[in-house]
Amino acid sequence: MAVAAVPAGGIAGHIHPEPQGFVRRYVFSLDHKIIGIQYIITAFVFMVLAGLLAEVIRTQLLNANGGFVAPDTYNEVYSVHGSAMVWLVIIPVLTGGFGNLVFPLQIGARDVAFPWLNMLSFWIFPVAGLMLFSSFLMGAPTAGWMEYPPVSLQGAAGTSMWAAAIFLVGVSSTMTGINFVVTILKMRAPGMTFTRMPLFVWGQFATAPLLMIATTALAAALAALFIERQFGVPFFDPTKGGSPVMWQHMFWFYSHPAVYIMILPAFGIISEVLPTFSRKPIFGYKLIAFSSMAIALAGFMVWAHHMFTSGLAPFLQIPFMIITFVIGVPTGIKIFSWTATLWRGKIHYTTAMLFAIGFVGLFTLGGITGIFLAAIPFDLHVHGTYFIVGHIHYVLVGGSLMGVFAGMYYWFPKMSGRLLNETLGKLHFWLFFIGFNGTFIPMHWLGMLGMPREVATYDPQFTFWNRFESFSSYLMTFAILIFFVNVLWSIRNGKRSGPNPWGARTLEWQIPSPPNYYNFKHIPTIYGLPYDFSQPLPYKGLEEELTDSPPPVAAGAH
Ligand code: HEM
Ligand SMILES: [Cu+2]
Repeated sequence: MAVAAVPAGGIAGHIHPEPQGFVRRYVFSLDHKIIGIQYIITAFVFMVLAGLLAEVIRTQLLNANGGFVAPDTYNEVYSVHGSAMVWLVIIPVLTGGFGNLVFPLQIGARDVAFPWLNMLSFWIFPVAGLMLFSSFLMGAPTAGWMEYPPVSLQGAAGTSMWAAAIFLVGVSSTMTGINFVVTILKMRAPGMTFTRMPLFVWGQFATAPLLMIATTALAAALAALFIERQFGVPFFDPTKGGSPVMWQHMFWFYSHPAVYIMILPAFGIISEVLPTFSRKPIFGYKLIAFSSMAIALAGFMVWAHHMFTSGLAPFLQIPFMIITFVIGVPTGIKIFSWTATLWRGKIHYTTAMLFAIGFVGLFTLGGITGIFLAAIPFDLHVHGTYFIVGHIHYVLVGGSLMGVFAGMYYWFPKMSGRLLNETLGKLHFWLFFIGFNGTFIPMHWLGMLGMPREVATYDPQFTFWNRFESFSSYLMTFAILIFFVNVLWSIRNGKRSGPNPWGARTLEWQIPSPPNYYNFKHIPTIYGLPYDFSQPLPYKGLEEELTDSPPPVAAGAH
């Protein structure tokens, strides 16, 4: 019946025959769901490697005079740790991973707009990751994940490899951004107007232009660094007329928007999990949707808040401070809306929900220290100290990574047809939550007391809290180990979930788990927002999705 609702010959109507054979299905797949899972698995593999590097850092810092690895090696370890966590874990898992897996289903599409491009984007990613880690073989970068010149001009060959690897990740991100923008603009099912899109789709929609636009600035900076290192063209070397501060501008023009690439999709995940397990419509749908766009836009105007100590003219510092404060407003609006969603809800404390609630608390702490840092006088005091390390881990681990875990517990059934084990899940959550806070809270006062970041030894007066942090970090690592055990065990032995184990209302839950190759037998028509739990579902044309009937051959199929 509902075939008529699909514009004849429109892209939404195509059903391609499912490819046969392992390689076409699972290796060089064109299916957005498989590509999403490929991203997620690859990012978790890199997370294990980057996590091991983190534990090398924490083990080194057990003692004030270090001694676990040589100081040069220590520099390499934290540089690759940070680079890998940002570019090989958080960005890919949230965009290529959950983005691919979930949002095309949520807008009622059969795939993304450019499936071949999608496959290419994915396959660049593991190659770039191996390149980054291979830099250890030739002397890894030593100037941190920001690789400021002149130090990054002096390092061994691995820094050039780093630049090439991150450049490739950037190419992959840019292509993913283009793909997602076009998909969301062009391939929504009939009736899926912008203000009916699930909030996860809004999160991806706000992120995709950042992937497209900001990443090009990074690519230019990386190319320049590579060219200077390999061919001696002096972009950044001050002794030859270059400007090291120019690198900082180019780097942060990308990397401040990049912090939103790493958080907006996680905001989207949380905005799905909270209403589902509060059994209440999300509070302030439009506020959440539009504040993501506002954050994305304003994110391009604050980059120099990372450069208050770089000699920037004071009259230029002030606007950067003010606009950074202003970004706190849409961010606060979201926190308010999530809290109001919980208010008087019928809360189901599933593991996904625990991670989502944990996200709201921990991200808020990280956001507040961000506002501290936006204030120039405070920033001058703590820039380059452990306070910054505290801030970034509250937003990136307490925020982004907790969002990833919430998304894993929530959508694992959609990927695999099975639930993750809830007992192991809760153990994972609580140990992680305790270990995380123990690791990163003391960094705030250590930083204010003057402990610098990125050094292999420290003043002995800081020994107690550093040991406290290191032991807490082992607990956190153990919690993540439980998560991996849970995933591996549940893939085979988890409880079968059925199509909609959570009673959730967005489109992906109205079709089988895992969904069919072509996602929807008939493209549904959408009549309203997905979040109103007291109303019937706002969809038509889904009647046959859970039956055995074969998909119709839509007009225009080939
Ligand atoms: C209200 C929100 C936020 C504000 C006002 C804010 C503000 C700031 C400021 C002013 C700095 C520079 C500190 C310095 O180096 O002296 C900073 C650093 C940083 N922030 Fe935020 N931030 C916010 C949210 C976030 C979020 C959501 C993320 C990522 C998910 C993030 C990631 C980072 C990172 C990675 C750095 C440090 C980079 C480095 O030096 O290694 N921030 N933040
Ligand atoms: Cu920033």
